[in-house]
Amino acid sequence: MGQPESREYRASEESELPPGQRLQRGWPVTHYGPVPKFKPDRWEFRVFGATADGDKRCWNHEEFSALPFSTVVADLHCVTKFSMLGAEWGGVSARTMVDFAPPAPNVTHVMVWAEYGYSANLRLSDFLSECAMFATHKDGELLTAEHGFPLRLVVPHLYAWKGPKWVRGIEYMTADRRGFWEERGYHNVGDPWREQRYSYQEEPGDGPEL
Ligand SMILES: Nc1nc2c(c(=O)[nH]1)N[C@H]1C(S)=C(S)[C@@H](COP(=O)(O)O)O[C@H]1N2
Ligand SMILES: [Mo]
Repeated sequence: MGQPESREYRASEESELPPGQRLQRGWPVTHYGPVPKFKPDRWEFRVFGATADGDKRCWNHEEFSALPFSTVVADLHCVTKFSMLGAEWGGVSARTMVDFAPPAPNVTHVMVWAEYGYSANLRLSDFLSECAMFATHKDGELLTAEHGFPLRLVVPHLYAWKGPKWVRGIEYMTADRRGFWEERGYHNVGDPWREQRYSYQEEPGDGPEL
């Protein structure tokens, strides 16, 4: 393996925060429900649904840790209006996962699944953004339990609820379906630059009917 790749996706100045967001000092913990306990011998990352060959793929923690590592510098925008700028996330890029376990040609969306059944749906095109990353590290250090250890998804160009902490797998879908927050009043797409916060703002084509 050569030098790990490094990419950048962020607002370069505070004045370039997405509309309605404010800068947050430090890194708050935001999620619904308890922090799961990591059990290394039980943990696996699964790719299932409409895969190219119809088979599921599975990595245990040791296998997952051996996948190609890269970094991305990116901001995090929470829909509750705080933003964290310029974190360096390290892990396995979503594109790498897709290369290892490709979707069938008719896949349009992915559901990203986490512990306790938390989920977030993404358009395949958003998932394939070059900055989407299954992160194990932030700023060179392993994630803490509260921030998603051992693995979280970061999709910097969407609101942060689209990036599950404690992620356990992805499901390839041939039609869109709402995830946890998308069923509970949040926007199906969730682009912070267009301030797509709530499902009542959705326009035809933004998501399946509620
Ligand atoms: N599994 C899981 N992941 C989650 C959430 C959650 O409730 N459960 N909340 C999301 C939301 S709304 C935000 S803002 C970020 C917060 O990440 P942080 O706690 O590391 O700042 O995690 C996201 N990932
Ligand atoms: Mo959030």
